[in-house]
Formats: sequence, C-alpha cells, structure tokens
Amino acid sequence: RRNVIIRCLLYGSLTFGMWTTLFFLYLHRIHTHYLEKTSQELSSAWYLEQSEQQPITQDPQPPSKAHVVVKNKPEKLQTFTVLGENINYSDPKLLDGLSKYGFNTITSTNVGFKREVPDTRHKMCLQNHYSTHLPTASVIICFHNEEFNALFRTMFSVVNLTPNSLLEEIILVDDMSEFDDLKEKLDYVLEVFRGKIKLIRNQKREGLIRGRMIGAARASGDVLVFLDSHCEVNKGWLEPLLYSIAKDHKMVVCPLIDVIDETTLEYRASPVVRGAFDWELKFKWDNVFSYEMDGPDRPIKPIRSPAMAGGIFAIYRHYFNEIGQYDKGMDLWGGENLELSLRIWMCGGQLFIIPCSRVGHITKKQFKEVSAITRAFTRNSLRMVHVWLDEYKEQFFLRKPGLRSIAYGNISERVELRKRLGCKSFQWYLDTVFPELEASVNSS
Ligand SMILES: *[C@@H]1O[C@H](CO)[C@@H](O)[C@H](O)[C@H]1NC(C)=O
Ligand SMILES: *[C@@H]1O[C@H](CO)[C@@H](O)[C@H](O)[C@H]1NC(C)=O
Ligand SMILES: [Mn+2]
Repeated sequence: RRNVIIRCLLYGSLTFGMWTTLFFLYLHRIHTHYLEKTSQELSSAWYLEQSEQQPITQDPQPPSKAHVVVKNKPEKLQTFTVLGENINYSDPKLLDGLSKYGFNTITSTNVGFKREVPDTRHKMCLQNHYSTHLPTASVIICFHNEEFNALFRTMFSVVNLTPNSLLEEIILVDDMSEFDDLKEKLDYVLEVFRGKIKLIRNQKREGLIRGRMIGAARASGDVLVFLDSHCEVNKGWLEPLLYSIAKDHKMVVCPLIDVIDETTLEYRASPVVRGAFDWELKFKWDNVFSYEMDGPDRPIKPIRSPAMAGGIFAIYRHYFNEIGQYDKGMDLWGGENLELSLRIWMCGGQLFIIPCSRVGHITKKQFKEVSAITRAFTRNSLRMVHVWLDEYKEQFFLRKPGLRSIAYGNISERVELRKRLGCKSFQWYLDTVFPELEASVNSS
C-alpha cells in the first residue's frame, strides 16, 4: 500500500509541476508578445516621424526632441516618462543645479545611480548574434565637475550592460574637478567596482581632448571606447561596435546617440541620422540619404557618416595611435570631433554610425566657462582649417572673416603627420564622402 501512496504522490506532483510549467509558459508568451507589440509600435512611430523629418541643425547636441515624438506611448514605457511631472520650475535649487551642472540635478538625485531605460533598438537588432571572439574594450570617461549621480549612472550602466569578458576596464580621468563629492567620496564609492575602474587625476586642467589622450595612454583593451560622463548605455550597446571594428581595424564607429532630456531626464530614442557640418565648421545632424538606406536590413544598417558628433565613439587602440590620436595643441573641447573625422576619412579609415548600438546622452545647457569654450572652439577650428582644408579654407574665412588673423599656435607637427600618413586631399573627401557640402559652396 505504501507503494500506491508514493505513486499517487509522485503522479500528483508531476501533474502539478506540469500545470505550473504550462501556466508560466503562458505568462511568458503573453509577456513577450506584449513586448514585441510595443517595440513594433514604437519603431513604426519613429519611421513615420523620420519620413517627414526636416534636416536637423542643432549643434553640437543630438537630435532635438521635436523629431522624436513617440505617438501612442505604450504603457510599459510610461514609467520612464512620469519623471518630469513634479518639476517646480521656480525652485531655486533647480536653477542652481542647472547653472552649475547644465541639467536638472534634483531629478538626477532622485533617479540615483541605477535605473532601467527603454530598449530603443529596432527589433531586427535582437536577431543579431555576435561571435564570442570579439576584441576587448577599455571605456574611457573624462570629466570635469560632473554631477555625482550622472557620473555613476554612466559607470553603472556600462558595468551592468557590458559582458564582463568584453570589458577590460573603465578608465576615469578627472580633469581637475573642484567639487568635494568628486574627491574622497568618489575614491570610496569606486571600491564597489573591485578594480574594474581605474581613476586618473590630472594635476592641472588639460581639457577633454588631452584628457582622453591621457586615458588612452593607460588603456590596455584592444578597442578604446570614449564616453561622456553624463551618458547611459543601452542593452547590447557594445557588441555591434566591437563587431564592426573586429572586421576592419580601420573602422571607427559611433553608437546612435539617444536623448536624455536635461530637465526631465527622460530617455528618448533618436531617429537614424548621420553627422555633418557646414562651412562655419558647425556640427549638425543630417538626414540619411535614401541611397544609403537600401535593402531589407535598412533599419539596422551601419550609416556612413561624414563626421562624428563629439566624444562618443569606438576605435581600435593601435589605429588610434597610428593615425595620430588627437591634436595636443587643441584646448578644452570643440572642433576635435571634426578634425578626427576628416583625418579618419582622408587617411584611409572609415567612420560609421551603428544604429543597433544605443547610448543615451544628457544634452547639457552650457552656462559656465562660455567664453573659454568659445575661445577654444575658435583655436581648435583654426588648427583644423590650416592642416586639412587645403584651398577650401577660403570657404571658411569667407564666412568668418574676423578669424583670418587669429593665432592658432604651431601646427607643423600635424602637417608633418598628414604627410607621413599619405592622406588624400580635402577635394577627395568632398567628392567621395561629403558631396553635399561642396554643393553648398556658393550658398551661404
Ligand atoms: C515652487 O518653489 C517655490 C520656491 O521654493 C515655492 O515658493 C513654491 O511654493 C513651489 N511651488 C510648488 C507648486 O510647490
Ligand atoms: C614648430 O614646432 C616644430 C617642432 O614640432 C619646431 O621644429 C618649429 O621650430 C616650431 N616653429 C615655430 C615657429 O616655433
Ligand atoms: Mn556631453
């Protein structure tokens, strides 16, 4: 009789187990179905927006919110958008944070170190599987007086959403920050990362450009990935970047930059755009031309880009050194993105935006150091004009006559570099990479 009882119990629990499994399978199906549906709705909404989208002319920030209106917001994502509802715009603390850091630091503190952001990739990206033999990455983040939570969200998102085997290290370069919380408190909190993060503190203000070179010199990963200190990377952000570089070491790649609103900290998807600039050398986002967007894999195809937006990109470490890193004579930041873009294209490399790699970036308002930044941008642009623009430098000076006689330092080393690398002419760049710029020679 004991046998019978045991058998009954056995069958009983088997049946129970089976039903439970079926029930969970059912729940899972509903869940995935729901997720698929929401991502489909999202992407179709963007494509609608994209087809009626005007060229984006904002500088130097990622696409403006006007172009990324998501219609029929699915419920699942609404948890990310309620952030802005309780903002008191006359709160002096809010204004103080804005002027000190360039964005809403009250909400940033409320959000804290970690959060989940909506997966903004096109659903076709989820079908990509990358080989396990990808190169390793050193992520380099320079900062100067960054808000503590924003800096930590950048690091946590990288640590959480990057496979450990691909992440060699994160290198933080503190460019002489003055705020107290970035001193001992930062050292202390970094302990939680158990050595994955290396912190370098500059002894004098170097600016972001030399700061990145200082970080790169300490890196040991195969690939250097540069990020700003107010980013949040998204799911699967790194693999497609590494994959492109693994196939071609002279390929430099940028993620698609999503927008983190500076007031609400809402994370919003950006449309697929490419980086461009005008004859004043002001960066702008540009529509991707239809001839670049053919084929069934259109929504996830890497986009050939005449220029990169700023300091968010990945490059093979040896290649970064081979093509001359950055121009050490450039100050703070501004203009270095275009100089590097021209150098990559004209000296045998390629620059692409990878739509399946998404990184959110806070579009900061600039209130501090405005005159120093303008001065640096002028100097940096002039160095680039005199090294790379050949006879087309006249196009720049026609629009900026006041800059003809401004000093820009010694560029002989960079001119030498261009010769040594055997780079092509600016005319070649216009003909091959960015004909739309040449077409605008005679219009202002
Ligand atoms: C917003 O902040 C100001 C200044 O602190 C305060 O006087 C006002 O009552 C606040 N408004 C709301 C709706 O909380
Ligand atoms: C510019 O720098 C190079 C070395 O990089 C040096 O040989 C040259 O004399 C410098 N020119 C001027 C005008 O200082
Ligand atoms: Mn930035």
